[in-house]
Amino acid sequence: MKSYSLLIDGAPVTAQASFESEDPFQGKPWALIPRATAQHVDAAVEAAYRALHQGPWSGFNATQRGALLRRLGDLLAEHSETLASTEVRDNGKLLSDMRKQLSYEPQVFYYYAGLADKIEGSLLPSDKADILNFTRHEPVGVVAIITAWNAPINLLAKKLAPALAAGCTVVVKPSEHASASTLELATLIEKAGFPNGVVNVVTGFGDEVGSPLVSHSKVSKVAFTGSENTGKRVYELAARSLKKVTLELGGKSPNIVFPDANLENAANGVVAGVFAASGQTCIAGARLLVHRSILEEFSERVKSVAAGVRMGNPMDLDTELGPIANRQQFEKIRQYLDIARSDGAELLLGGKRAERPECGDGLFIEPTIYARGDNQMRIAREEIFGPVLVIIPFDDDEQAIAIANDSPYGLAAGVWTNDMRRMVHMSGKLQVGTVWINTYRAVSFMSPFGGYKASGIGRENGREAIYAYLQTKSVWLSTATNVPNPFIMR
Ligand code: TXE
Repeated sequence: MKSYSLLIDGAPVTAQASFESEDPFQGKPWALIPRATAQHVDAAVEAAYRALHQGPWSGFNATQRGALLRRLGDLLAEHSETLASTEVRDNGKLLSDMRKQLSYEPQVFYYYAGLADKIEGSLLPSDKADILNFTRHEPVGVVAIITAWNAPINLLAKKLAPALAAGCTVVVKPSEHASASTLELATLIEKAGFPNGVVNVVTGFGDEVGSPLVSHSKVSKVAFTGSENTGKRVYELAARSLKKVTLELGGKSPNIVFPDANLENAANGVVAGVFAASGQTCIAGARLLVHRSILEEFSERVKSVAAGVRMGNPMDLDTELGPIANRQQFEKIRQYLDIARSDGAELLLGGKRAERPECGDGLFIEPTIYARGDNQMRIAREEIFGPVLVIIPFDDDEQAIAIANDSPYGLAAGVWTNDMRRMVHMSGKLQVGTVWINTYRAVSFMSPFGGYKASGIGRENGREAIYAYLQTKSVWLSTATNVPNPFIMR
């Protein structure tokens, strides 16, 4: 089995214990991941703290930081094929999808490399004689980056690149279900030439590694992607020492289809929106809201597209639906299929483990659709994170908005219509961080991404994201020759 090391203070470190990572297509363990402890966390944070305050990194100017980020982007591009196949092996991702994703990921580093030397303070107008007042944006400190298993490199890149561009140092903890690609990326960080301690990687479990990392007194900020419950726990732990946080949490995003839409495009968009990555994306369009006048026709259309989806070996380039990433998640989805049954949901497609020959012993779930659902059902309210769609009818625009917004989450929504007024109206009324109109799953490092309501705090991607890793200092500089009466506020 393949084995990996932690990265602490620029050196590979072996942990005394390790745990197995399973290949979800083969259904067998394939790699040994180091099981770090609170001592490793402490060593990693101390290294990051030293690098921030004493090491050469503190003397790097923005241009130099940008150059290192560009170098890291280049290395990522050079090693994209290896990283892609690791993700397929470790996480059941499709090779075709990973190749596309990894060809894109270097751009994230180039984008923030370009932004590093555009962090500008300002000279502010002053209402006090002989005083200059200016602002500086300084790194927020040591950042703890905690990621989920569904897209390890992508979730890491959009935190790591702005954090390093801002001049922070970091300790990364990937999910215990998919740590291999992050550990491989760690070796590229060394190769790129970042000074020791600027980036550290510790792997292991939430309570053993995640909690001590979030609670560490020398960590100033936590950037987290994961489930709502863990997000709340992380927020509570961070609050104890008043750390800054950004949280990217779950969703139960609606795709809303009106009768005037191009229904063929809409059906394809809806199917890709929920079944891509086997539904294991925070932006999965897991609720399909359909106007009642086209309910039967459109449900059948979606069913027929979904029924034709190709399942099988994630290494085959024409596979469209791969296995569920890990056994725990597989069991969780199966529980939701039981819940749907006992709640009396009307099954239109799937609803069970896939036992097709091309799926072998892998952890596959059939693309599943429930018809004529109700927004109060658990399968319509809770994030399943699997290939499960629930169809909910509506009668008019206002009802569609009310149903869409009747959710604890507010990550994203899709709207399918050709009516310009409706597009503008819906985009204003939907309580979500991203609205897609006649498309779905379009994301870019150039565009802010994040959630309303329980879907998160703060934004990733785009220019705005870099300010989550900076803090503003206001500097007052007096040129007065006579010091005025210090007991009177100026
Ligand atoms: O996520 P967790 P998991 C959902 C999805 C899935 C469920 C559980 O529904 O079924 O979450 O997945 C670390 N302090 N999403 O277990 O638990 C943990 O080790 C600090 C939705 O992967 O949220 C991992 O690195 N850290 C989501 C990270 O937090 C802790 C994406 C996320 O773990 C910790 C992934 C603690 N006390 C899963 N406990 C989305 N919507 O994108 C755990 N961790």
